[in-house]
Amino acid sequence: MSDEEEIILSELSREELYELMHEDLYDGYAAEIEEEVHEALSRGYTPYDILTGGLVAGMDIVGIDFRDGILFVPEVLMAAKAMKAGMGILRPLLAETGAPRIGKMVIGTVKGDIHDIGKNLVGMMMEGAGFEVIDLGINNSVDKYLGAIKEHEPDILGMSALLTTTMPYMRVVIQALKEEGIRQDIIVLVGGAPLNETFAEDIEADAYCRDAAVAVETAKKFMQIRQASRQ
Ligand code: B1M
Repeated sequence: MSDEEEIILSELSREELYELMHEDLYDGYAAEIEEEVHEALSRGYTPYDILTGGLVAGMDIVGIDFRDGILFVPEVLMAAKAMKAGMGILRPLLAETGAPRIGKMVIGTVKGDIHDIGKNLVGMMMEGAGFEVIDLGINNSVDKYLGAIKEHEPDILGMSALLTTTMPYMRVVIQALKEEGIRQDIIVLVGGAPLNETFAEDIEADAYCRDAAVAVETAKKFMQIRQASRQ
């Protein structure tokens, strides 16, 4: 938002408000993003609509300009900070379903990779859908994953990778699960922009999840199969 123009948020249409969010995300204005998220909530827009229409769509634009060399790491970090500020407001609202816990998931970004926005989004959506989520953060080694699985005994392991150089590490983790004799005890879901279904199949994950909504649907589907097989 430029200093010269006085923007009155309440006068903006939904499209204008979301467009402003895209611009402020691009400029890394965390405080403005927070105000805009509050404005959108006060109008009764759902947290999911604000997340996808305002924040995720804005981050897509950042991604394109980062790829094309228009934005650089410091600017993208500022945008990521602004995105997190907005997500911080939405997180408790997305989780506020009051639904009984339907399963447990350990999730983390793989070793060598510090991207966590998508992973955080998946965690938030899973919590919102009634899963208990243990978030291991970024840069997770095999030992970190194995330790968390032994400690928390989750139904699902979720792994995220955003780099073509780090996605092969998922295979290393799955191999370790096999060596430990626990592969069949856990549902392995993987995601991240450079992955696809073929890759997931190749590394013997249970499924590739294109986005957070697909992750929730896939997790629910696998939990149903697991519960049915136990009856
Ligand atoms: Co990075 N980066 N980055 N970056 N970054 C990408 C990934 C890149 C595609 C940009 C580009 O060139 N177009 C490119 C990767 C190229 C490649 O490997 N093919 C890239 C690069 C090269 C790099 C560095 C190497 C840059 C450098 O230093 N020269 C460096 C690497 C650092 C490292 O990890 N070791 C780097 C650094 C950074 C920042 C630190 C500046 C910052 C990260 C901040 C943070 O995450 N806290 C950053 C960002 C923000 C991006 C982009 C712009 C945006 C990623 C993002 O947050 N997207 C990204 C470009 C892009 O993807 N368009 C880029 C929004 C998010 C909601 O989507 O993460 O895809 P996404 O998550 C989705 C789905 O993929 C899926 O659901 C999510 C929600 O719908 N999903 C899962 C993700 N994880 C899942 C796990 C699941 C299920 C679904 O488990 C079940």
